[in-house]
Amino acid sequence: MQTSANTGGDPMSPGSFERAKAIETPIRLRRADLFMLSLPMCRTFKSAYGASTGMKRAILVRLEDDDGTVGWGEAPAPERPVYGTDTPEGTWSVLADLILPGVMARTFSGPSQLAKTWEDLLGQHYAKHAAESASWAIASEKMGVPLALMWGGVRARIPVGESFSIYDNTELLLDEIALRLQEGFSRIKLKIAPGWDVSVVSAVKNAFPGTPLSVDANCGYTVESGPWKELDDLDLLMIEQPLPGDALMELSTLQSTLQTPICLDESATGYNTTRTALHLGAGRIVNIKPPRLGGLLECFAVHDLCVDLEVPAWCGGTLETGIGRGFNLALASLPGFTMHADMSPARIFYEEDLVEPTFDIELDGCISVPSRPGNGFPVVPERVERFAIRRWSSGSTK
Ligand code: OSB
Ligand code: MG
Repeated sequence: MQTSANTGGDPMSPGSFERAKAIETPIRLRRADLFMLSLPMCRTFKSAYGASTGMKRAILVRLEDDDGTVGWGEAPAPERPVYGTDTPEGTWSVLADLILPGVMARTFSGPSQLAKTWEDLLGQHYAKHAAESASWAIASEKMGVPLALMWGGVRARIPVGESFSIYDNTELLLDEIALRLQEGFSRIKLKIAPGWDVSVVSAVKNAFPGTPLSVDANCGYTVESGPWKELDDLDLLMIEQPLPGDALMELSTLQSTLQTPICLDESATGYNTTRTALHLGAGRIVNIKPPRLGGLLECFAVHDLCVDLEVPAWCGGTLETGIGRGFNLALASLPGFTMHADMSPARIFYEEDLVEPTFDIELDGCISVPSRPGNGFPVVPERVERFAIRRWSSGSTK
């Protein structure tokens, strides 16, 4: 794990948000396409919210510039609105009816000006993220500069951990962890829920002593119901989102009784909410997750806030394919991302990724930040077509 102090707080250099806002390259879109995919999962992923299993939908946005440059973005909206309020159906209609029609055949000075067109919409974070990220891919491609470099990234390799599902029994979990540690994952994050917590976490800690260990409760407890004292005694890196996202006062009360830092995930829905939560003492670490925050610009703002407040941050995941993960990896290269990312390769969840070549973990526990301009990993259109169950197109405006 990187524990070095943040280097992004230099008052002489602008934060990543100001830097990104100032990036200019003309964008004029002649075509936009949406694909609703149904992706076969190769494992069940279970958290306090229940299980994702079988087929999982994901929405892809494909934007095409007047000069032929193409950028892809991904909205990994969960099947059920349990993690946030976004759904695949809602995300689709917001993109098709509101966001994409507003950006066609107009000249924008860059991604941040384009994103201003949907600024007035409340929520709809997955839709906004998908459209904004596709426009970043276009800007990066046109400028011939990889996203990480364009955004001010400072590291080429991201230390990654695996987020372990809730299993039917502890043995199965221990076997899975052993396999992933062999592959190189260097931080263990366990999903916990009432009935699957202290004894499982203790078993993992005993079986893999010395490996950084954290837990993610996905809002599954109350201040009264959680085994806080027992968890606090386990010397965890963090307890991610122990209480509901909007329970900021309760989170603050809980944090004041714990040595272990609370990490904000579901509570950190934007710059303002994250700032409020941190000022209330509701947590001491932030999981920065692009779809949850509604785009990269919001991520940059939260990143800069964390750097200013000296709050450690890390890049979370939302079961993205290699398309979404390409943006996450570039984001995680920024200076404030001082802790392991949740960035398991798509092969862990899906039978097939949508990009080729895709990425994987290397034996030192890191994943390389893509060095290609545009979508960090090249999208395979044939696979997109094969998994597509619905399509929408703005049509050519040429
Ligand atoms: O809480 O971090 C979470 C996946 C979907 C929604 C919420 C979460 C997660 C994960 C998986 O933990 C992380 C990943 O994508 O690798
Ligand atoms: Mg989480």
